[in-house]
Amino acid sequence: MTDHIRKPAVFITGANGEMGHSLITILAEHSSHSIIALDVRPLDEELQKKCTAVIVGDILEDRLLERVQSEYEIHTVYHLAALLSTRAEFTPEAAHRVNVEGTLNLLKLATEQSRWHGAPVKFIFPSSIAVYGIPDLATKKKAGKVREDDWNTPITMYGCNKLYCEHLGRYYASHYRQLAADTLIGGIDFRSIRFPGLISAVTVPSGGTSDYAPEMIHASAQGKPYSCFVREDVRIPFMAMPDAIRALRLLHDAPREVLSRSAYNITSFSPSAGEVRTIVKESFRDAEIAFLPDDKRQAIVDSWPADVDDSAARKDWGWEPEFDLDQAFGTYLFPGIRKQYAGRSR
Ligand code: AKB
Repeated sequence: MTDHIRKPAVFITGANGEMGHSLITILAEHSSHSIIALDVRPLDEELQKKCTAVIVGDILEDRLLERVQSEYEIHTVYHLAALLSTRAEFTPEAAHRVNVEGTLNLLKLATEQSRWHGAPVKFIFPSSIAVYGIPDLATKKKAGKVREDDWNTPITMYGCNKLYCEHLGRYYASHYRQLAADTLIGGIDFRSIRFPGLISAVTVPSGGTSDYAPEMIHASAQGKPYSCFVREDVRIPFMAMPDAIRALRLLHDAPREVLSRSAYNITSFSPSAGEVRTIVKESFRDAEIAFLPDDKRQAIVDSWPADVDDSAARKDWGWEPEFDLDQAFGTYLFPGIRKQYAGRSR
């Protein structure tokens, strides 16, 4: 055993995904804990350097998780691994395995960790606006800012998985083995955020249904034409990636006693797809953006709220976005994206 493995560690699953990239970058600068990263794909080289250990493997592999269990002292789990909403519809059963059984495996691991080192393990779980399922556009319009307990009737496998896993987390935190003599209640400190669509200046998402906005921006920046798979008038909430990572850290750091819920809405801005195109074309004048809606993906986005009520997060743990729509594009996305693609096809 080397020294690092007994140091308190943060365990990040789905580390090579969009959120993993940004989270690892920030934690490497600010956290004193070792970072143990897990992903099914090898981590990008730059990212590897920021981690204490990198494990390539699947959260469904028992032996791999047993190894993690035996080698590291984990105090926080950021469980980011998931199959997103579009991808999950192609292989719903596989999505269920990854999204639900995978989460169950991580909750078990966290419970066992807490038992060993004697302190609660913070389990930070990104949920999604996909947990909502609004039946039609008239209702969506009337619904306005949707609160956490309304419209919990998702129409995607991913949404069902996220909603159920929020409940699993709440169960493990507050009711796990409630009839046993040696209950382990309190072993897990489960905290979840229902994220809107996320837009990063650095990475492009894959497998999601809110991907049309980041795809439109990144394609235009590279001088590539883009066919948007939703209607111009479609509206759902979005957020710039740095705000999403800040939210994860704010919720992580909040004292337990201020938290009145286990899953919180947060949001920043809600542009229509047409408004995103207008903003993109102001910066990339030659951008070719067409709207060719795919009825089935469109129906998924239509079932998600146009806006969410994030007052509980604001009140309990001081959530407030730093980037509104103009700042997100003007000070974060466009400068970052221009820098990234500078010298390429444009
Ligand atoms: C997806 O589109 O599946 C995700 C999400 C909204 O959670 N980006």
